Amino acid sequence: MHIPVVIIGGGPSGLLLGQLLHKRGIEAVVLERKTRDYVLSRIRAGVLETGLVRLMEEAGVAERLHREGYVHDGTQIAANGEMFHIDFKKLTGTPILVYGQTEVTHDLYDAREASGARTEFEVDHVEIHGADTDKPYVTYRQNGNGHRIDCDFIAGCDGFHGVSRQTIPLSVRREYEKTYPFGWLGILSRTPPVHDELIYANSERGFALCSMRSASLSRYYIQCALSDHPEDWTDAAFWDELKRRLPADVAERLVTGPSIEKSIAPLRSFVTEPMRWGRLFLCGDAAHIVPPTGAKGLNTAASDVQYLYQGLCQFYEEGDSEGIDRYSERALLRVWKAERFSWWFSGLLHRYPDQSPFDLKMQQADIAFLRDNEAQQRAFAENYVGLPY
Ligand code: FAS
Ligand code: PHB
Repeated sequence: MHIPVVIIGGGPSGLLLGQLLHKRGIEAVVLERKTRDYVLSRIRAGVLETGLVRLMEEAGVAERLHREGYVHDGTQIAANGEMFHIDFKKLTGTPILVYGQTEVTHDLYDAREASGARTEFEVDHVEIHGADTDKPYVTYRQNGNGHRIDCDFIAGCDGFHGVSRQTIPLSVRREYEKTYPFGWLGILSRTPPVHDELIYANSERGFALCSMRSASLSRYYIQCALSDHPEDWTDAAFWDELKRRLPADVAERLVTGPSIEKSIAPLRSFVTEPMRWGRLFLCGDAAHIVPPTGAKGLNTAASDVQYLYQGLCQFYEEGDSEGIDRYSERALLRVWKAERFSWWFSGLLHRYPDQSPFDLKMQQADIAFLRDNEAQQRAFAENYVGLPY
């Protein structure tokens, strides 16, 4: 069997690419290791850049995100017991949308099913063959049966632990990595958000983030030790620690309640170059990872998808390979800027075990400069709302 594009991975990258291609009449199959319900059980990103919203509109799946998403014109930064606002709308004219990645993925799965496009769930032993030839193919097993799909292109949208990146020979791949000496302990609770905007907090006890999913569903994070496990933290201990990291007036307003999800995510900066090898193209977490501080993971996956989608349309509709030939170069230009912002913002807000008193003074001066300087706030806002594609 021959299908033009095989997409490995049914997370947001793979589904968004699949939906965009489908709308342009370019057939693609999605191969997903897990079940749909398992994929939808993951609680991850919460902030959408306008670029991703526009892509969802182009894919014809933006109706619910516009109905249920929260448009935010800015964010709050808390430090030393006080809070200041960064006004995205005033500084950039662009808002962000608060809408969970889980909902984005749900909307994309619903659209894919409605379109009749093919998705194979619970596949394993996925292998990519001949990516460096003009006749690539993918093999996989499902329900104990072996399958082969011949194709023109393979989109590796299978995340950090997928098979796609590993298919690129080490002699070709260059990897860049920074790990952080802490993680994020996140909880979801059926409680009203503590503020109408996100609050990013730097405190002497460590980082905290107050986010949300709806008027009755809140998402909170605190920086935690890498040796921590979610079961080490009772709900009471989490709420107590979160309150200690927020300005007193905010802590007083915090409505607590039972956690309905509790997990720890390690933080990592990672990029693999190139993001293309022959007929194989890496998208999203398969190619790069950022610490979630700047909310760039899902949003940078979106710009990858845009570049690859444009390139594939150019190839199939005009016979021009310029877009796919320049995919890696174009995607990496924006990836590295997202890496930089995520790394910088993480450095601004987290407490590092090896921070010297001088380092702490520099961090405090950085926060004060962001508080007091409009040019610095504009630079922050332009990165946070999303740099141009
Ligand atoms: P994904 O990892 O989402 O999807 C890859 C898919 O491929 C998965 O469904 C997987 O099952 C499948 N797969 C893997 N190997 C396969 C194989 N061999 N064959 C077939 N299928 C295979 N970003 C933010 O912006 N804010 C956050 O707060 C945030 N929190 C995060 C928390 C965690 C624990 C993690 C891991 C990531 C978080 N991220 C966050 C980043 C996250 O949102 C990613 O950027 C986003 O999921 C990227 O989407 P994909 O590239 O589709 O990768
Ligand atoms: C979230 O709501 O999960 C979220 C929001 C902003 C971030 C990270 C996570 O920077």
